[in-house]
Amino acid sequence: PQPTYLKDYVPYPFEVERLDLEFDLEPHHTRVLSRARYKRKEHVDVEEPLRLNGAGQTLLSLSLDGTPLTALDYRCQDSGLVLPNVPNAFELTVVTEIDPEANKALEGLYLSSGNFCTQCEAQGFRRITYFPDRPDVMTRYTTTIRADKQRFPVLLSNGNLVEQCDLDDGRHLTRWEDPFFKPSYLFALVAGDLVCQEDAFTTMSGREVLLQIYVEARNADKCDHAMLSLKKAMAWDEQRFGFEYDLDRFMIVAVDDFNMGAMENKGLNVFNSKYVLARPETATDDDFLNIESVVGHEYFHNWTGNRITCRDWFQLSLKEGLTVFRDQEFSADMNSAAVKRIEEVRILQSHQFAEDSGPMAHPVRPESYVEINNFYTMTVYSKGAELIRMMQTLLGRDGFMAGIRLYVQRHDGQAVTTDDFVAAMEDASGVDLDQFRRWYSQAGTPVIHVEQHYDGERQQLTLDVTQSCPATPGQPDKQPFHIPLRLALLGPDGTPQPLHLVNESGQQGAEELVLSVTAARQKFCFEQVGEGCVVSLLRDFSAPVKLTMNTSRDELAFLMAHDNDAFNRWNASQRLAGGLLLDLVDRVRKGQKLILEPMFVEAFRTSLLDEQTDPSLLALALALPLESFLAEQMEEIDPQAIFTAREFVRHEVAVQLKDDFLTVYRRCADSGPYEVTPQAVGQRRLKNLCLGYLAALAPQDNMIWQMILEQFSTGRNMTDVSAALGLLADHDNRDSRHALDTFYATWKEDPLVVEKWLGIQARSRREDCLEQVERLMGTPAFNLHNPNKVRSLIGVFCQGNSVRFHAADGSGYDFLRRQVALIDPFNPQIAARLVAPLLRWPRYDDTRSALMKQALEQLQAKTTLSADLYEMVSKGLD
Ligand code: B3K
Ligand code: ZN
Repeated sequence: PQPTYLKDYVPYPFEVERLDLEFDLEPHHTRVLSRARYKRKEHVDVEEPLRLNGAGQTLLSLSLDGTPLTALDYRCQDSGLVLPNVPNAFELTVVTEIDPEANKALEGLYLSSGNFCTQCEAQGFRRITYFPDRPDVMTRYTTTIRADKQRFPVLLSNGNLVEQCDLDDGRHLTRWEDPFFKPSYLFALVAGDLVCQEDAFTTMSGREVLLQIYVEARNADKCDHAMLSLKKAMAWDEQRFGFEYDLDRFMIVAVDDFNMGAMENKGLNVFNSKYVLARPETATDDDFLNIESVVGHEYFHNWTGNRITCRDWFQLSLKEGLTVFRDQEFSADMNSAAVKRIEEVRILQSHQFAEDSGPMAHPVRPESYVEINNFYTMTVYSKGAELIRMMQTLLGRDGFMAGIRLYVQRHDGQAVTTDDFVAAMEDASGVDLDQFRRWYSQAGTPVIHVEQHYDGERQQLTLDVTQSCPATPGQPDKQPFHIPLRLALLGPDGTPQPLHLVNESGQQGAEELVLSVTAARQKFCFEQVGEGCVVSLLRDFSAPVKLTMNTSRDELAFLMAHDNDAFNRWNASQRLAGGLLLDLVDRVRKGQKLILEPMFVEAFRTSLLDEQTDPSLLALALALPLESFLAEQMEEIDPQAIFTAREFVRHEVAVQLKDDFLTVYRRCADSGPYEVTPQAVGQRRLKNLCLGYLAALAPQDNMIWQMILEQFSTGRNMTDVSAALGLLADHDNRDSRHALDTFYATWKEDPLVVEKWLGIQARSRREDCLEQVERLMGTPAFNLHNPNKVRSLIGVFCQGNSVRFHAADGSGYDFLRRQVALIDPFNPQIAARLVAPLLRWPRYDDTRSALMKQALEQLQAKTTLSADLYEMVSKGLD
């Protein structure tokens, strides 16, 4: 497989004036007729052939302006069709046949639970018909669908329904017209036996929009939350961004077999059922919150992605980074902003930073790819969103909104680049973002080091700031980034002090400042700084960087208790706990005795008993840093030592604070009806955090064990029940087995709940966890063809159970290699995602890294690798 390069971009030589599609649906033999009007663009050579992408279909006929073409008139290649002699303007009709039933890659047109659905992003449309399948070719679509009425009573496509009628032989037809120009990746078709929940939304200009959520009949009672989320998202987008919905109807369809979370097809979003279906008995608080955010995300794409789309796939972050930023702001407004921000950063620090320091590290705007599907990454999505957030920080909210307005005014209806976006931000605000653009082109996580010097006599505080960025594949040297560094100075009682920056005009005396760090080394000097002030830096995580600073443990404890920036309070707790844990990891490796510092336990107790703070924030602060976060900070990762150190702390804290945990657990006990409000969610989080620590004492402590069993059997919502089950599943005894069996017996007909059951067992601390995982793979609860099942069993084990996956004998690596090899032939996207943990081999000790590398080499030696897996494996071995 050959890479594609950003520098090779050339516009498509033809315009497509319209596209009419006709589908005759049959599970094994679907006929697709496509009629497109092409027009050669001005100044394009008349010799320039027409090139169409296409794959995995049988060409039945081809005609130009009504005249059938013969094999002499075109070349049919693996990657598509080439027509050498075409006029300047013409209509091309292509008839092809495809086999959706056999499509297990879940790309293009396929069947899920017997219903037809599509997934075209990034390059799935070429599996449906021959067409210039690239985002900068935008046209108007009409879609006619014919299918058996009994089996497929619902026939949907993008846009507005313009015709509907019955045909002979029990078939029926619908015709859809999408008035908006769109690229092929936003095309969608759904046909099946579905029920629909309806609602309506009146837009800000008074238009009535029909809202529909389509699901299988058995799920009819699980759509309320998604519908509510949709209405909230529509209203929020009008208020915050002034974006109004533009079609007469907006449809969401939930399907069980889906490679990702959801897809923003124009007017017809297709969702992984995981992000639509929820009832308190079947879904957790996090599921409810994720549904709100994903429904929002896909809806928000209507403006950022659909109306204004990407010129080419290197620009993916144009729509994804921006839309993630928008969904983050939406969730922040609907719930607790501080909690949301902490959760985002936690994921960024543990997963995106890891990606950015590994063999797949790439800029937010990559320069090349072998398979674009491998670039739907944390970097493009989450780091991309951080770039948008930094622009908002640098421009201020008003400047940023002016930028958004200019962007839309300039580019509505176009396919553009991230550079066009930055230019709009610049032009609207007058802020120079030239250096800022490096964030798009340079990979790697910048490291900021700050040295603070206090001169008591002069009352001056100097911050000596240096930045650097480690080399990444293909980028040995980096230029300095433009980094917004939000800061405050806190007085001894925690109050922010007025800031007086030497040699600066304006803004003097503010309580918070955003410093623009642009040079490799830069000094900032503050005057009138009293004794005992503490610096609060990188507030609200103002840039996606690693900050190192000479902060003492006492200062961290101070920030943890007093910082008025909630994010930084949490960050201080993580730095404190992280530092302690890393010391313990070191002691474990040296075989030294482990002791927990009393000051840590005391700080922990103070937070635990704090009744003022949002319980979600407390739960976040009291959670031990993630294993992946600790791993990321180690030169050589030792998963066993990380596990041992964390378990030691968990146990030690539980021993010393048992009564406090019990008190808080009881205080947060479930009362009243289930609600997904920040308060109620926070109570459950704090309660289950307490239970999680207490569980370190069980099953030896029978009182605690009974408490867990009690929560499992009497819990009235999935949040509480699954939290308890997760703790039981860490052990192998009669009670645990009974709990797992009961749970399965209750929920075996509900695939989403079965996924939780699988995930809980894949995450178990049991030493024979892998054996259990392999056993479960042989049961009806599992299905290798269903991505959700694969993710919850194989994915969770390999990415969420570090200590068992990294068993020193290499059994985890061998297991993953076998599964990847099995999945790759039918679903390359899933195989390529699954293999990622093996790519981190250089970070482990010699034994582990040799075994991981060997597993990759064995995969590489296979004769047939998909382009997806080939790219991951070869980059991993580079
Ligand atoms: N745009 C889709 C992702 C498509 C992934 C293709 N491999 C979902 C989203 O980000 O909204
Ligand atoms: Zn998206």
